[in-house]
Amino acid sequence: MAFDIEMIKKVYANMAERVDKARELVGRPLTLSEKILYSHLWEGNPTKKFQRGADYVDFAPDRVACQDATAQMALLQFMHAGKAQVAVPTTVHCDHLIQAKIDAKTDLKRAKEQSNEVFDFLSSISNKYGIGFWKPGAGIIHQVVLENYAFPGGMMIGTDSHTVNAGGLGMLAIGVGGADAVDVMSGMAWELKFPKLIGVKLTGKLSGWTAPKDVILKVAGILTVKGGTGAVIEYFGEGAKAMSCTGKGTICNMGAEVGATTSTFGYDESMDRYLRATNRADVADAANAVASYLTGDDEVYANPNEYFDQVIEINLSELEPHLNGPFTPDLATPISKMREEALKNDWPLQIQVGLIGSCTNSSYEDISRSASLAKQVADKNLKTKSQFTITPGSEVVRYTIERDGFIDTFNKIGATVFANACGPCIGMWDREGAEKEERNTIVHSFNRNFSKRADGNPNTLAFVGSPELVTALAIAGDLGFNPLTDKLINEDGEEVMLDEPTGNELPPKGFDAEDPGYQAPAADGSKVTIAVSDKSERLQLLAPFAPWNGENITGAKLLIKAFGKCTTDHISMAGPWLRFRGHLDNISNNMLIGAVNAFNMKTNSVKNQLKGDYEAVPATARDYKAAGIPSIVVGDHNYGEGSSREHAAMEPRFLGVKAVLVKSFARIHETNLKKQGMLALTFANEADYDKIQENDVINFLDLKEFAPGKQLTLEFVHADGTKDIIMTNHSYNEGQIGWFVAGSALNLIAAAGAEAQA
Ligand code: MIC
Ligand code: SF4
Repeated sequence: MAFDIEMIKKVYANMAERVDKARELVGRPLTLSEKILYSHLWEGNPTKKFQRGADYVDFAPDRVACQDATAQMALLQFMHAGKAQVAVPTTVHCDHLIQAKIDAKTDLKRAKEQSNEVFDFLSSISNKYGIGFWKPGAGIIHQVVLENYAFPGGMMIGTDSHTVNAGGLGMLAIGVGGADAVDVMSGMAWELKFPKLIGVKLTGKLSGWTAPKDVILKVAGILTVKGGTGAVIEYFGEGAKAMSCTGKGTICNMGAEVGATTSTFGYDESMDRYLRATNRADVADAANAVASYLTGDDEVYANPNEYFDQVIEINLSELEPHLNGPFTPDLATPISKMREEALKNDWPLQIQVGLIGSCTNSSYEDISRSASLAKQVADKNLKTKSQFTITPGSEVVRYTIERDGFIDTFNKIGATVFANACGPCIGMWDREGAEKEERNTIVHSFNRNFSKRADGNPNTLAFVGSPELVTALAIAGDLGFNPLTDKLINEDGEEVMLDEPTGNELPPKGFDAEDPGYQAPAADGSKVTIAVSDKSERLQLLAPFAPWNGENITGAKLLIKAFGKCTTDHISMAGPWLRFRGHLDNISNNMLIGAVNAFNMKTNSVKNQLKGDYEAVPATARDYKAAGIPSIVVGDHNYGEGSSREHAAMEPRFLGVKAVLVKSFARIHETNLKKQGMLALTFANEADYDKIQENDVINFLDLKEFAPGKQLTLEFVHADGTKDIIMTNHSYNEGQIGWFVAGSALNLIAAAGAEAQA
């Protein structure tokens, strides 16, 4: 039986009435995305039509998921909400804090020793508040959610940008910061700007070397890392129906890399099969009873241009395998062009390591197809040229693929099997020799490939591909190898070709596991105590941020003008810093250390205007804070791209930064800044970015008139006494201005909680 089946049945019981009402209000057939949005309004039945890309709307998501690295801050905030239990089904998953070094068993044991304090905290706080807890080793959040919790037509939020993975099961699953999760866990509405809709029509059928991953690699090439901002991507067409449910999950997962709010697919037989294979026949039966409400209306898919804001068409029969990278997930190269591109750009052709698995690509289908290639190594007397690693997405997947002999097959090509955790995907890869910072190439089936992300080495060029392609490339050891056309020389000196990968969508003998790693919460958690030692370097209770004093911010210093790509990995790096995710003061020492200073093109070296020296960004910010001087961060386009980690907003807030002024924001980061009581502003005129100088002092001129839709005026006073007046835009509504005034959104929840208790 599925978890929370009663909740799911309730969602389905309301579906028809709400969707029919929405269709009437909107006055035309509906996309799946609209059906899910309109059936999850906070107010219940829809009463009006919303303007896409403009209206802020209150929603009521069905569930919440948190992973260990973000759950700490989310739950530290939830402690202030004054609630006895979470208001909707919620889970916590221990996956990010597990380092990959030797093998699954050794690494898991070490992680439990090293992060014991944090796992204990998460386990007991979950127990207290009625949260389902998935222990270290159980798997990666998104794979565990797909296997256990995702359901067609549902809406969920998760404190991780790849929460969107659950779109593979026809959900609208959205990545958020912890403060958003606190809203929903506290029984409040969750606000989102009604998204725009991008339709992707998939014609033809995947075959041979092409995999679902190639669809999203291609889409990323078309949309780029910011092309999906503010939009839901809805996939449909015969090609979508013919694809496995887990393949759909891969496509939705990596939709985070184009900035999309989320991605989804209409309910179909592949989802029915997956639900039944994962012991949820009850969900499949319930979904079948309302099936027409769980996909877009026929008219929409027949004439998509009339219903979506943008339509992309991809013919799967003609789609080539792709590799995306290095350093950005949208640099898409079809495999037939890779050698040429690599030579042109001087990318090292020799592949050091091929890594498969992660939350994005570790389905039974992925693993069985990759294993069919690994098997050919012995059959054709080849030798694997690169190192090879596998990161299973969950214990259920790991147990099943071991039982079915795939791990054995991989072991025969010298593979290392890492723990069922994020490991190498999030800088938790203790890669031998990485500290030498040698220029080298790796290929992986993960989703992100920003600089330093996997092993901390800025000179590692990471290319993203399907697990099948990654396996073939690891066997060949050559980035330019095209398995569709190229031959390999085997140990007998003969030319051989790899046969196309083959596999099974689902395990013929079913999924299994001895212990999936779940811990149910106590029925009554009121007696459970949560201890956080004040000597801990890993956990720190939160003190509320101060409310706005009602005055213009004046005399602020420019902390950094960031140049070019500034992702959340640049603002609050992961890897070694993950250990401080529950300790705001300690983690603030990584603030913006990866951002490039536009004035000297160096990282972590900014002018300390009090001393005149170049110093580390966090140290400079601490100096300004100690002197009571506010500061400001300036940035480029898509600032805060990538992760949902709210640390990227809380750290500057904690270190006295008042405003972040950029050309454009990534959605989650912009919301995170607002929630933490910061000013998230964009240049009204992008070219004004160039006017900002290193020694600038900044004055707000009209903050007292802060209002929705009204620009804010900033005065930049340069060292020579001249001034530039810069107009800035913002997207704050009335309620969000309230967060700024109160000091943070949490301050408002805490005040309401205290009032209710009094
Ligand atoms: C990621 O893939 O970047 C992460 C690590 O899963 C993050 C969450 C985090 O920073 O903890 C994400 O995608 O949101
Ligand atoms: Fe973990 Fe990587 Fe997936 Fe993020 S993308 S949840 S780090 S496996």
